[in-house]
Amino acid sequence: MSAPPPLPPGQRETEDFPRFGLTPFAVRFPTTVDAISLQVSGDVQTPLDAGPALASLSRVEQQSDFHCVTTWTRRGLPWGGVRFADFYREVVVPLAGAAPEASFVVLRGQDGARTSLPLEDLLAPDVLLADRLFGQPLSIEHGAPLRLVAPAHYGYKSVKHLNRVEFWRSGANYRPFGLRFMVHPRARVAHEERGQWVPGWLLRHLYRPLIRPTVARFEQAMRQRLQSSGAGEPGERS
Ligand SMILES: Nc1nc2c(c(=O)[nH]1)N[C@H]1C(S)=C(S)[C@@H](COP(=O)(O)O)O[C@H]1N2
Ligand SMILES: [Mo]
Repeated sequence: MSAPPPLPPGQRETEDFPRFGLTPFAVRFPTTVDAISLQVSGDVQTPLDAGPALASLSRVEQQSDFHCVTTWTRRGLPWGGVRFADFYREVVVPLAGAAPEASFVVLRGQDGARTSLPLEDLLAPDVLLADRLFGQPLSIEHGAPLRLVAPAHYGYKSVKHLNRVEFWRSGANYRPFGLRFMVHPRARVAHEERGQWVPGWLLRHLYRPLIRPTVARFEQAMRQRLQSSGAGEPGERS
């Protein structure tokens, strides 16, 4: 076997795959996990729920590394789902009638998380709409029932609990969540595009101390949710 490729700049490997995100999202959970609904809207002729159509797309399995902007990397995660490119070419264009110039894409999750990416980045063959991980339906922790997986981009682009994708001609009306310096429009890992205005190598050092308390916060919120909901729901760890 050949040696694994080196990690991208500033990243460190972890054996864990923690539930993670900006702190406000620690206590937010999806409301619907037993059915997939994916609203397609924006500059399209016919807004629609693409949930049913996703089931007709060819399924793929893919191992990819996952890089959080705070510098942790989890290698070789085995995802299952459909390619975003197939979703775009077989559903968004023919059924929703997306304008060809609508290349500013906004992705939203059930917990209120949102991000944007250029359409071109989403059409890369390794970008998935994933509904499975480790051969199981996605857990609540990792994005049930559907999430984006964009391995070439920092984790904050891989929206969990994904339920809406908007295709816009312009990004002028879009406001990112949180502090602007923390959000890069592309966030490519290979270019260390962690944020804007502040160089990536500097953000590495600012973010690293936040990993441990963030993981603890997300774990605590998950435990509290399980306790208050009794036995828990399908897809949750008990
Ligand atoms: N809906 C939603 N998506 C999200 C987040 C979130 O809090 N909510 N956090 C993002 C961040 S910063 C990272 S690193 C990854 C973490 O994915 P994981 O919780 O499956 O490890 O999800 C991203 N997508
Ligand atoms: Mo992240």
